[in-house]
Amino acid sequence: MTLSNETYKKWQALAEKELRGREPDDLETDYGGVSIRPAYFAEDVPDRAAEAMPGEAPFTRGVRATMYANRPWTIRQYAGFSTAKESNRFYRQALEKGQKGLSVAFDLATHRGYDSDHERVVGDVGKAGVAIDSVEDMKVLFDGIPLDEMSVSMTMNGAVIPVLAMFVVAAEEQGVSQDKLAGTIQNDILKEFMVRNTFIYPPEPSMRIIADIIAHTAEFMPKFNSISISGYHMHEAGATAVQELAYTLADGMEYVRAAQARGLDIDAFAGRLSFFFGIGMNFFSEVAKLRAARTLWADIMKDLGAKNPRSMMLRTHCQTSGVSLTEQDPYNNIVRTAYEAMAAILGGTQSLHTNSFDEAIALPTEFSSRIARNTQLILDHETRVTDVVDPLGGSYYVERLTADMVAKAGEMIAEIEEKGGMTKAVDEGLPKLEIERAAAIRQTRVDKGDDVIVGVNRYRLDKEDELDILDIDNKKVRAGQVEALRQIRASRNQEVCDKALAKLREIAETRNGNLLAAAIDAARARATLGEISDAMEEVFGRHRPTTKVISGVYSEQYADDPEYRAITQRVAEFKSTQSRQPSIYIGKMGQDGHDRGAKVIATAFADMGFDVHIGELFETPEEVAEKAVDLKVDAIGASSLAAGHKTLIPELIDLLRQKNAAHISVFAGGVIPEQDYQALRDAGVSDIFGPGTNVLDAANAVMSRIEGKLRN
Ligand code: 2CP
Repeated sequence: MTLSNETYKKWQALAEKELRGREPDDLETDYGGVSIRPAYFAEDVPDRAAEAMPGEAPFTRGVRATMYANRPWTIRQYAGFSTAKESNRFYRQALEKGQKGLSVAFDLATHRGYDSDHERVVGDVGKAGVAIDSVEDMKVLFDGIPLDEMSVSMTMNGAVIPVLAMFVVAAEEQGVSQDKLAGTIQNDILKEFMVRNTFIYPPEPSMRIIADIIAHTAEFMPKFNSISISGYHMHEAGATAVQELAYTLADGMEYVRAAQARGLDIDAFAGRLSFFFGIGMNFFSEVAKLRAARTLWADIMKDLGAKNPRSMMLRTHCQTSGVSLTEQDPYNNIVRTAYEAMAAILGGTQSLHTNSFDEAIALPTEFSSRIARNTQLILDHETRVTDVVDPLGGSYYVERLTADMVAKAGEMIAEIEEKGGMTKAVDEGLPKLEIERAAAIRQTRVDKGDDVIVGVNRYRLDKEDELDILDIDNKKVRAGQVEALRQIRASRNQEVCDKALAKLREIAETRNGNLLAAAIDAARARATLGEISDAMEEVFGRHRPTTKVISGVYSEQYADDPEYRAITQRVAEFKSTQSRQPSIYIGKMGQDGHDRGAKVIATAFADMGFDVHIGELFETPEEVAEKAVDLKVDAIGASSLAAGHKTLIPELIDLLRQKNAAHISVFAGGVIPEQDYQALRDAGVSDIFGPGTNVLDAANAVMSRIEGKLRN
């Protein structure tokens, strides 16, 4: 039962007549802990909402008095692939066609601090982003793009020190000093440990890196946003809106405290903290989420000692939800993205990325990127939603929902604070497990058809259309990068480079100096990304996460489901005839840290009775093959979401053959274009489970294969 009032009771009486036997309560629903009634009235609007003024703390109605009536949000499409030269060409074209700011996607080798010639990144170079090994690559990336005019966002968290250093030096060599640089670096490590997984060092030195960057930018780069505190990846991992809000703001509090602990005055840096949220299909909930985020942050910052209203402003970038996109009937994704973009705009975002419709399948093509960009241009120029500030302000429903989210997320933040703050919570792994639980619940709702996804669990096409996709010749990109690395190492002054790296190492050890400042010197001396990263790793070490999996969600949600009972019985029968459980190894190879799907499969299969072994992140095919053989598993589930499947999975199958373990069936899951299915099957993959696969169907397919192999 939700909050009620006199008018609502009156409405309930009217509703009952229409409902013919059903209760008005039956129409109530729940958005991850926030109760939703089917109707709202003036009495539901909190007093605080009526007084709220855009451009004034707590900024519920927007951070600017004029919002888009004066200046539209920044159209900032996240992009990058292959080489710096290719990405530069793509950026220039996008800017010509209406994009307003840049947002660089780096490949996973770069994220994890490896040069392109490192053995662990063979499948990753140039795939899910652009490969950057040195200042020379960075210069090519921004060739012809004046860095004193263009604001550049860089999504980088692990190798944040070398990447930001190389950006500063590339600008310097363009004639632009660092004080003129406008942009944002993601630099949000806590959510990496929680969901995104592109960390390098353990939590403690990682937090120190963030404080060093905040300190450096506050002093030398006044126009640069030092961090993009991100809920997006939590959203993508399956977090509820309230979880996304609470964990993101709680992360923000930790960063503020880390900078304060360095002796910085809050008002000297807080105005350049920025945020990043994911925007999904629950339209009004997403609008309210952004309004609630601003309200909460203003209050939090006041409590932390901020005096300047600018420090209390939550300025945010938004991205439409990748996880809401479907592989099936993918043109529907254009519609989904447009609604999500509208929610971000009505929520008052400062900057926006709209996904391309083919992103659940492969890297965006020029065609799909154009539609994504035009979605924003149409919103900006044709819909007239920009004419009025916060047009949903005063809506009974949106105001109530905003207030309820403030209350719920506020409670969650208070709980985290009571237990010692987010760094501790992340260290203990609790938020991660809570998000995984929410993701598993969501997956069961989709699998059971309780949540309808058009074209997936309802209205499915008999035959899917073929799509043109962008494929990167990863071997070619890697060969080019390896050669460029050879040249840079041969042509630099080795002594100067070694000295700069030694200085960086010394600062890492003694804390006597700023890591970013030292890395800028190293980048000037043409130290590579891997070398700068290694210099710090020698002191800090590399973080090795332990993988935990939740249990019980599937058995709980499916308690009375006949299909679920059938598969658990099938597994139980196998166990009684074979005197062992069917076993599966869930592996993530390469530098791809997207593990939501792998975790959902692991928890679901374990609940069904499989013996599930989940591998560590970032394994090589050799490591997976070795473990699978040692553990004597029946099957391997290889999850790939970063386009490494064509290199890594065939290599795994080859290695199994070499180890006389061809009896182990290999299944592939994740973002794999249909065009690649045949090549994977030819390589020996038993079956492929793309996005939208029903988990029970996957389990049955795996069982059939295992039973079939035993019969032969
Ligand atoms: C804005 N301005 C205005 C108004 N609106 N001035 C007068 N009237 C107005 N109505 C001014 C601002 O004060 C600001 O100047 C300038 O115009 C630019 O506006 P902004 O609103 O700050 O926009 P922005 O420069 O685009 O910055 C937006 C953010 C920034 C959110 C603050 O951090 C950002 O761009 N973030 C992007 C992050 C991103 O791209 N992430 C990619 C994630 P002043 O600055 O002087 O005040 S990729 C994700 C993938 C999935 C991944 O992570 O894996």
